[in-house]
Amino acid sequence: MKKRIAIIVVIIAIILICALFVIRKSFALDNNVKDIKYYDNLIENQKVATILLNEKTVSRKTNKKEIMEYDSKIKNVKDANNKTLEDTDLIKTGDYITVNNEDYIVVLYGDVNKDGSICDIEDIMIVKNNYSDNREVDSIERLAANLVNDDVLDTQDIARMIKIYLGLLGEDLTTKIPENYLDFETEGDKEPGKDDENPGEDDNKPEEKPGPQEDTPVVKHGKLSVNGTNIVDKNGENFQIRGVSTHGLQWYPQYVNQEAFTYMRDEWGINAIRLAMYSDPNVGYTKSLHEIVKNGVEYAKNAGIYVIIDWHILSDGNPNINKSSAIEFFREMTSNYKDYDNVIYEICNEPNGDVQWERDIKPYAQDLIKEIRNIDTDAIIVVGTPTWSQDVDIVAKSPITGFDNIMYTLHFYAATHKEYLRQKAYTALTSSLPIFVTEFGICDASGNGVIDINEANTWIDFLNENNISWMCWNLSNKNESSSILKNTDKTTGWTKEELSEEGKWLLEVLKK
Ligand code: IDC
Repeated sequence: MKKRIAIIVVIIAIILICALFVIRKSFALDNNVKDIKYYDNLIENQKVATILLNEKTVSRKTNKKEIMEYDSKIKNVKDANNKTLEDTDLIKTGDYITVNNEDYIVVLYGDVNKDGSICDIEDIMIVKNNYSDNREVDSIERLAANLVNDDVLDTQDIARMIKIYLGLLGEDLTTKIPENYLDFETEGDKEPGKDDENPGEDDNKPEEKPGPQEDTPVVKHGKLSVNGTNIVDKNGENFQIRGVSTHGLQWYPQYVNQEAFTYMRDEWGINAIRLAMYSDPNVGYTKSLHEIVKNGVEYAKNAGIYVIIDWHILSDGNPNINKSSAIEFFREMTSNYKDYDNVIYEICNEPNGDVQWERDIKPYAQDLIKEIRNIDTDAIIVVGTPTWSQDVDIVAKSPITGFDNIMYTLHFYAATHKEYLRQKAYTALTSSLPIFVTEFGICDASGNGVIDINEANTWIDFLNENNISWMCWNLSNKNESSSILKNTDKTTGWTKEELSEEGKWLLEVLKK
């Protein structure tokens, strides 16, 4: 009898220990979440792809199937105590979002100061809840960034990010989220014949295609080409491209809309737009972004302005890292646009790091140019240059030969890059190297910080005098000096008060 009681006591003890273990495990999850470290691509050797869970490195993978499932199955967002959050409740790291009856943990991340404190929360990730401590988390999906307000994130923002990420965002959704924003259609509700591989492909298509007007830049100037160091129009006259670049399309796709492009043409006087598609999967590149680029090209065509399709390498400093995706991307683009008069290809935004012209960039460019020329025989192609597209003087010693209509990228940020960089541009021009400023800012090279109007004016005078084309970074309302918009969620029709200091300066410069 005593023996039996002893056995029962032992069994109960074992059950209690197991139960305690399970309970501890579920609490441990919250602790893990609190332990998450935050990184941004501008710090810590650009390790944007890495977060740490419980001090273990976790890598992000993108699984398209799962991303699509978010579309139909996202049901609710709960806090750590299982309380369903309302539309206007704030989201914080550690809350849950339920997708396909599985809980994901919400993780906010943003820029990190050198002392480890966090500023400028701009992105959200959801991380599968059921990871175990010892293995790599195999499903971390980052939903697109873009908060209205830097420190407030609510359920509406989540819905918006999901839609942005899926490429579902129509223009209206950027300014107004429908009340039933979380009631996504279920699989059964889907229209027959909708292509599941391309979620939302149709939803963001231009609805109406206004015929090109008589006096648009593209109607007047037609297909552009390169003659010496100049861009010339269809009549052989010198032509200067002056426009704006989008911010990363994965973060700010809402500005890619017909009204905005037409508005900027009419009210600001731009004749081109640059579509900046970051190429590094670790900072948000997915194939679904191609749809936004394609929409952008159509909007530009409808508005009769030129469009630069920018393969925006940055954290992936060597263009050869994502070369196969680049080839695939430009094959798709050239197949679509070989007959368009308004399309320009920029094949590697800013090579940087341990990357050399002869060894790395030139061979990449030669291969990409061959690929592009196989399909599109004459569109202008712009090639990035070493050191974040500054070393045009090095390239001038050994330009690419055997192809027409090739230009080289020069980028400057006026508060950082001054006379010494203009000297490089002089050197290039005197060696007959055609250069194109596909991106510049009037602040410092971080895209933020002080603005240097005097230096910016010196640069613009230099570019205009030498008929060098330029595009201003960036069309977004991000809280940084290089954003053209400020304190507004509007995606077109901005008033002067809704422009940043750079935006106001730009408008003056565009009038000249
Ligand atoms: C910056 C953006 C900033 C973002 C950062 C990293 O302004 O919001 O956090 O990229 O993605 C470049 C790059 C361009 C940079 C810009 C400013 O081409 O992507 O944008 N810059 O740092 N080259 C020099 C400066």
